[in-house]
Amino acid sequence: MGRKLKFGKPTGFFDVFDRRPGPIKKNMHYCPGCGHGILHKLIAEAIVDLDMRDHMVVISPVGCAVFAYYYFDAGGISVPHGRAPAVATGIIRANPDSFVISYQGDGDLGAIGLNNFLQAANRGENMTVCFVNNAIYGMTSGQMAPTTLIGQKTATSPYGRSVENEGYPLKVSEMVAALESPIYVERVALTTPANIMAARKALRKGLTNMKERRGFSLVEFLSGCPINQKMTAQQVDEWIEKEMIPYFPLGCFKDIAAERKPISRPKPTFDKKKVLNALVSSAGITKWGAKSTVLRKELRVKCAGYGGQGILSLGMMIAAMGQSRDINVSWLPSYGPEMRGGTANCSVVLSNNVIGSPVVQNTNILIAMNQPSMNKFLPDLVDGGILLYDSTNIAPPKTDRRVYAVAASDIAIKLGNIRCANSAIMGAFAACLKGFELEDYEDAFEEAIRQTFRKKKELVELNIKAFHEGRKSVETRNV
Ligand SMILES: Cc1ncc(C[n+]2csc(CCOP(=O)(O)OP(=O)(O)O)c2C)c(N)n1
Ligand code: SF4
Ligand SMILES: [Mg+2]
Repeated sequence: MGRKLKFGKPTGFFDVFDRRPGPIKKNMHYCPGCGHGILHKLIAEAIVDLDMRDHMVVISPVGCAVFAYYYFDAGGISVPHGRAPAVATGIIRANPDSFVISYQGDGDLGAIGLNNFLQAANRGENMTVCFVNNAIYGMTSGQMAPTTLIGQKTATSPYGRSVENEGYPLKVSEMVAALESPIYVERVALTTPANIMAARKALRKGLTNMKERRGFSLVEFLSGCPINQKMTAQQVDEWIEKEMIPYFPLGCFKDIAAERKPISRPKPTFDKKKVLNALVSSAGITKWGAKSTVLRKELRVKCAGYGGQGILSLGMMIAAMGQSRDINVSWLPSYGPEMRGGTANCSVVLSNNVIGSPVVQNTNILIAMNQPSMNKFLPDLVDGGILLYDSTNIAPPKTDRRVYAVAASDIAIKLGNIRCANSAIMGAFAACLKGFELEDYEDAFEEAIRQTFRKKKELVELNIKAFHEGRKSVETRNV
């Protein structure tokens, strides 16, 4: 009695999720019944109640929580798969005043990132790891994870996981509790209200340990993935209670925070020049900041299409072409989580000067290979910018920009392999570069193709042919 219940959105969340693309700005991207949503709410409440938000960085891992940064009104950073504890270490070592939640799934923490995770635990870094164990790879459509149960059917264990083939499911909490350094390890479940309240308490304990700088805390959350388990939200909760908890028992495995003195390390100094020099010499770069004489203008290129069209390699080839002519280049890939489809795209910057940001927003040249990509990126094309599109797949656009249509997929099909459509459209791109003073562009692109396909010699000539067909089709028909 007299207990205050909280309803509504915790203040640790943004009021509106502006970073979320598309019109839906109020809801999360998680499927109904997913444990990630419940845990996000617990975190958003706790970081405010514990007054940690202003110094908090929540790490978004690769996995279904990849977009955690849409939601938390706190610091955030996205990291490569499994690297959350390594990045968290960098953050807290560089700025010991910060707090970091290393948010990780079972694939992220237990498979690809197990070493990073164990080493951070063993070093006793001052961080809280929120480990979401849903016994499956959620984001990539339900493959077997290190924590998949014996007998559990997944996309990659259609007859059920067996001890003979895959061994026993990994008991992460028990393993970490056996190390000397970690101070707090507890396993909880995001199922019944009572279990969720216990999860809330465990999370707050882990965060309080971090606030007091006592070291490494792990909270493992047993969590549902109804979509991949092909269950309703209720069924998946029952499955966790009946199948998961007997193998992964709930409870506290270690709690020695009170015995540990707060960690104190001298604040590091940061000399930008020294770091830059160290990076440049270790990468073997001799001409840092050199000005290219080949390209007079910076070119910001966006390549976009769907997965399988070779979009990322197209960007790579363009970057390789620039690199071979001493142009400064950057290449930045971007692709959506497989469960939700989406387009694949990459940003390439070719510059005569040091490149400030590899992110391309004000695009000079857009290469679009499917309709959704063109619809999405055409508004970013600057005045005087160029649109190159695959007219096999895309209807002629209404735009006042310069437009070059190339039937790249048709060219590739005629040459006998649809996969060289990216080289065909690159030929069209090369033709456009004539206006940008790149004189030996044909040789430079051919070199880039040879370099890209150096391990598949049979594809070199095919792609070079496609390149020239694409170039000619633009030069003769569309300019
Ligand atoms: C380096 C790398 N390898 C593989 C992948 C493909 N991949 C994306 S998410 C994922 C597994 C995610 O599973 P989990 O960590 O359990 O997160 P969940 O989606 O279940 O929350 C994999 C293997 C990737 N994105 N990057
Ligand atoms: S696929 Fe599974 S883990 Fe991913 S959002 Fe949906 S329910 Fe959650
Ligand atoms: Mg998982």
